[in-house]
Amino acid sequence: MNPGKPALIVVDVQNDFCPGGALAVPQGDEIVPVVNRLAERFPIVVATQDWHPADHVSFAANHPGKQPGDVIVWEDGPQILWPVHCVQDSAGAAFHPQLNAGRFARVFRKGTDPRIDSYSGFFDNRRRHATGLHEFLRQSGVNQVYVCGLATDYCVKWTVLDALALGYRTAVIRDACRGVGLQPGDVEKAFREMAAAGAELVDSHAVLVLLCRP
Ligand code: VGL
Ligand code: ZN
Repeated sequence: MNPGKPALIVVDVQNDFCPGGALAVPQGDEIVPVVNRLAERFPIVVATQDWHPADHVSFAANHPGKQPGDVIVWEDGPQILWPVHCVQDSAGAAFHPQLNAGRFARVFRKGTDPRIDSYSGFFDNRRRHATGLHEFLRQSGVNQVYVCGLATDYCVKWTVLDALALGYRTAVIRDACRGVGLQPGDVEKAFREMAAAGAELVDSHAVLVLLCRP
Protein backbone atom coordinates (compact mmCIF):
# COMPACT_ATOMS: atom_id res chain seq x y z
CA MET A 1 0.00 0.00 0.00
CA ASN A 2 1.24 3.47 -0.83
CA PRO A 3 1.61 5.27 2.49
CA GLY A 4 1.29 8.59 0.68
CA LYS A 5 2.37 12.03 1.72
CA PRO A 6 0.78 13.55 4.83
CA ALA A 7 -0.07 17.19 5.39
CA LEU A 8 -0.99 18.94 8.62
CA ILE A 9 -3.96 21.32 8.33
CA VAL A 10 -4.00 23.92 11.11
CA VAL A 11 -7.50 25.38 11.34
CA ASP A 12 -8.12 28.94 12.58
CA VAL A 13 -5.61 29.24 15.45
CA GLN A 14 -6.40 32.95 15.71
CA ASN A 15 -6.56 35.40 18.61
CA ASP A 16 -10.34 35.79 18.47
CA PHE A 17 -10.77 32.03 19.10
CA CYS A 18 -8.42 32.10 22.10
CA PRO A 19 -9.20 33.24 25.67
CA GLY A 20 -9.70 37.02 25.66
CA GLY A 21 -10.82 36.96 22.02
CA ALA A 22 -14.22 37.84 20.58
CA LEU A 23 -15.33 34.22 20.06
CA ALA A 24 -13.15 32.58 22.66
CA VAL A 25 -12.96 28.81 22.59
CA PRO A 26 -12.34 27.50 26.13
CA GLN A 27 -8.63 26.63 26.49
CA GLY A 28 -8.13 27.38 22.78
CA ASP A 29 -4.60 28.63 23.46
CA GLU A 30 -3.54 25.33 25.07
CA ILE A 31 -3.21 23.70 21.67
CA VAL A 32 -0.54 26.14 20.44
CA PRO A 33 2.55 24.26 21.77
CA VAL A 34 1.05 20.97 20.58
CA VAL A 35 0.42 22.36 17.09
CA ASN A 36 3.96 23.79 16.96
CA ARG A 37 5.48 20.39 17.84
CA LEU A 38 3.40 18.72 15.14
CA ALA A 39 4.22 21.40 12.57
CA GLU A 40 7.96 20.82 13.06
CA ARG A 41 7.60 17.22 11.90
CA PHE A 42 5.18 17.31 8.98
CA PRO A 43 6.61 17.63 5.47
CA ILE A 44 3.78 19.98 4.52
CA VAL A 45 1.86 22.28 6.85
CA VAL A 46 -0.97 24.53 5.74
CA ALA A 47 -3.27 26.78 7.72
CA THR A 48 -6.71 28.28 7.40
CA GLN A 49 -7.65 31.72 8.65
CA ASP A 50 -11.19 32.95 9.29
CA TRP A 51 -11.14 36.32 7.51
CA HIS A 52 -14.43 38.20 7.53
CA PRO A 53 -15.41 41.62 6.17
CA ALA A 54 -17.10 43.86 8.80
CA ASP A 55 -20.49 43.43 7.11
CA HIS A 56 -20.39 39.62 7.28
CA VAL A 57 -23.71 37.76 7.46
CA SER A 58 -22.56 35.63 10.42
CA PHE A 59 -22.26 38.62 12.77
CA ALA A 60 -25.27 39.08 15.07
CA ALA A 61 -24.49 42.81 15.10
CA ASN A 62 -25.44 42.97 11.40
CA HIS A 63 -28.99 41.70 12.13
CA PRO A 64 -31.02 44.21 14.18
CA GLY A 65 -32.52 42.63 17.30
CA LYS A 66 -30.44 39.45 17.06
CA GLN A 67 -27.97 38.11 19.61
CA PRO A 68 -24.95 35.82 19.25
CA GLY A 69 -26.18 32.25 19.42
CA ASP A 70 -29.44 33.03 17.59
CA VAL A 71 -30.05 31.09 14.39
CA ILE A 72 -31.58 32.79 11.36
CA VAL A 73 -32.73 31.42 8.03
CA TRP A 74 -30.48 32.81 5.34
CA GLU A 75 -30.85 31.91 1.65
CA ASP A 76 -32.91 28.82 2.60
CA GLY A 77 -30.47 27.53 5.19
CA PRO A 78 -29.74 28.03 8.88
CA GLN A 79 -27.06 30.53 9.84
CA ILE A 80 -25.77 30.65 13.42
CA LEU A 81 -25.07 34.21 14.47
CA TRP A 82 -21.73 34.91 16.16
CA PRO A 83 -20.13 37.86 17.86
CA VAL A 84 -18.10 40.06 15.51
CA HIS A 85 -14.87 38.06 15.08
CA CYS A 86 -11.84 37.68 12.81
CA VAL A 87 -12.45 40.92 10.95
CA GLN A 88 -9.92 41.23 8.13
CA ASP A 89 -6.64 42.85 9.26
CA SER A 90 -7.76 43.17 12.90
CA ALA A 91 -5.62 41.91 15.81
CA GLY A 92 -8.29 39.30 16.53
CA ALA A 93 -7.88 37.80 13.07
CA ALA A 94 -4.11 37.40 13.48
CA PHE A 95 -2.64 34.02 14.32
CA HIS A 96 -1.89 33.40 18.00
CA PRO A 97 1.45 35.13 18.67
CA GLN A 98 3.13 31.89 19.82
CA LEU A 99 1.98 29.91 16.78
CA ASN A 100 4.89 29.07 14.49
CA ALA A 101 3.30 30.42 11.31
CA GLY A 102 6.73 30.31 9.65
CA ARG A 103 6.07 26.59 9.07
CA PHE A 104 2.97 27.26 6.94
CA ALA A 105 3.56 26.55 3.25
CA ARG A 106 0.32 28.37 2.47
CA VAL A 107 -2.51 30.08 4.34
CA PHE A 108 -6.06 29.75 3.01
CA ARG A 109 -8.44 32.52 4.03
CA LYS A 110 -12.15 31.84 4.26
CA GLY A 111 -15.37 33.65 5.08
CA THR A 112 -14.31 36.59 2.93
CA ASP A 113 -17.64 36.82 1.07
CA PRO A 114 -19.99 38.99 3.19
CA ARG A 115 -23.02 36.96 2.13
CA ILE A 116 -21.91 33.46 3.06
CA ASP A 117 -20.24 31.75 5.99
CA SER A 118 -17.41 29.29 5.55
CA TYR A 119 -16.58 26.77 8.24
CA SER A 120 -14.62 24.32 6.11
CA GLY A 121 -11.12 25.14 4.95
CA PHE A 122 -12.00 23.74 1.52
CA PHE A 123 -15.33 25.35 0.53
CA ASP A 124 -17.87 27.90 1.74
CA ASN A 125 -20.95 26.49 3.48
CA ARG A 126 -22.87 26.26 0.20
CA ARG A 127 -19.91 24.73 -1.62
CA ARG A 128 -20.01 27.47 -4.24
CA HIS A 129 -16.46 28.63 -3.87
CA ALA A 130 -13.28 26.64 -3.25
CA THR A 131 -10.48 28.17 -1.20
CA GLY A 132 -7.72 26.53 -3.24
CA LEU A 133 -6.70 24.17 -0.42
CA HIS A 134 -7.71 21.03 -2.32
CA GLU A 135 -5.88 22.12 -5.45
CA PHE A 136 -2.75 22.94 -3.46
CA LEU A 137 -2.74 19.59 -1.63
CA ARG A 138 -3.30 17.70 -4.86
CA GLN A 139 -0.48 19.52 -6.61
CA SER A 140 1.75 18.78 -3.61
CA GLY A 141 1.06 15.04 -3.88
CA VAL A 142 -0.75 14.88 -0.54
CA ASN A 143 -3.24 12.06 -0.08
CA GLN A 144 -3.64 12.04 3.69
CA VAL A 145 -4.40 14.93 6.02
CA TYR A 146 -4.13 15.43 9.75
CA VAL A 147 -6.44 18.16 11.00
CA CYS A 148 -6.07 20.19 14.18
CA GLY A 149 -7.09 23.63 15.46
CA LEU A 150 -10.19 25.60 16.44
CA ALA A 151 -13.03 24.99 16.78
CA THR A 152 -13.65 21.23 16.97
CA ASP A 153 -17.43 21.54 16.55
CA TYR A 154 -17.35 24.01 13.62
CA CYS A 155 -14.37 24.67 11.40
CA VAL A 156 -12.36 21.58 12.34
CA LYS A 157 -15.39 19.32 11.86
CA TRP A 158 -16.38 20.75 8.48
CA THR A 159 -12.80 20.71 7.24
CA VAL A 160 -12.55 17.03 8.21
CA LEU A 161 -15.88 16.12 6.57
CA ASP A 162 -14.89 17.87 3.33
CA ALA A 163 -11.45 16.22 3.34
CA LEU A 164 -13.14 12.82 3.59
CA ALA A 165 -15.61 13.71 0.83
CA LEU A 166 -12.68 14.75 -1.36
CA GLY A 167 -11.06 11.35 -0.85
CA TYR A 168 -8.24 12.14 1.57
CA ARG A 169 -7.34 9.64 4.22
CA THR A 170 -8.20 11.89 7.16
CA ALA A 171 -7.27 11.97 10.82
CA VAL A 172 -8.19 14.51 13.48
CA ILE A 173 -5.68 15.09 16.26
CA ARG A 174 -7.90 15.24 19.32
CA ASP A 175 -5.53 16.90 21.79
CA ALA A 176 -4.61 19.55 19.21
CA CYS A 177 -8.24 20.75 18.95
CA ARG A 178 -10.63 22.63 21.24
CA GLY A 179 -14.34 23.26 20.74
CA VAL A 180 -16.89 26.03 21.31
CA GLY A 181 -19.56 23.79 22.91
CA LEU A 182 -22.59 26.07 22.45
CA GLN A 183 -24.63 23.13 23.81
CA PRO A 184 -23.23 20.65 26.35
CA GLY A 185 -21.89 17.59 24.55
CA ASP A 186 -21.35 19.37 21.22
CA VAL A 187 -17.62 18.73 21.19
CA GLU A 188 -17.88 14.97 21.82
CA LYS A 189 -20.71 14.81 19.29
CA ALA A 190 -18.47 16.47 16.70
CA PHE A 191 -15.73 13.86 17.27
CA ARG A 192 -18.33 11.08 16.92
CA GLU A 193 -19.64 12.59 13.66
CA MET A 194 -16.12 12.84 12.23
CA ALA A 195 -15.38 9.23 13.22
CA ALA A 196 -18.70 8.02 11.77
CA ALA A 197 -17.82 9.72 8.47
CA GLY A 198 -14.54 7.81 8.34
CA ALA A 199 -12.01 10.01 10.14
CA GLU A 200 -9.43 8.44 12.37
CA LEU A 201 -9.26 9.97 15.86
CA VAL A 202 -5.64 10.18 16.95
CA ASP A 203 -3.52 11.74 19.64
CA SER A 204 -0.51 13.99 18.97
CA HIS A 205 1.91 11.65 20.74
CA ALA A 206 1.00 8.79 18.42
CA VAL A 207 1.35 11.04 15.38
CA LEU A 208 4.79 12.26 16.46
CA VAL A 209 5.99 8.69 17.01
CA LEU A 210 4.69 7.70 13.58
CA LEU A 211 6.43 10.64 11.88
CA CYS A 212 9.75 9.81 13.56
CA ARG A 213 9.89 6.39 11.89
CA PRO A 214 12.28 6.25 8.94
C1 VGL B 1 -15.50 29.31 13.55
C2 VGL B 1 -17.57 30.02 14.21
C3 VGL B 1 -17.51 31.08 13.34
C4 VGL B 1 -14.40 28.31 13.68
C5 VGL B 1 -15.43 30.36 12.67
O1 VGL B 1 -13.23 28.63 13.33
O2 VGL B 1 -14.67 27.18 14.15
N1 VGL B 1 -16.58 29.13 14.30
N2 VGL B 1 -16.43 31.24 12.58
ZN1 ZN C 1 -16.20 32.97 11.41
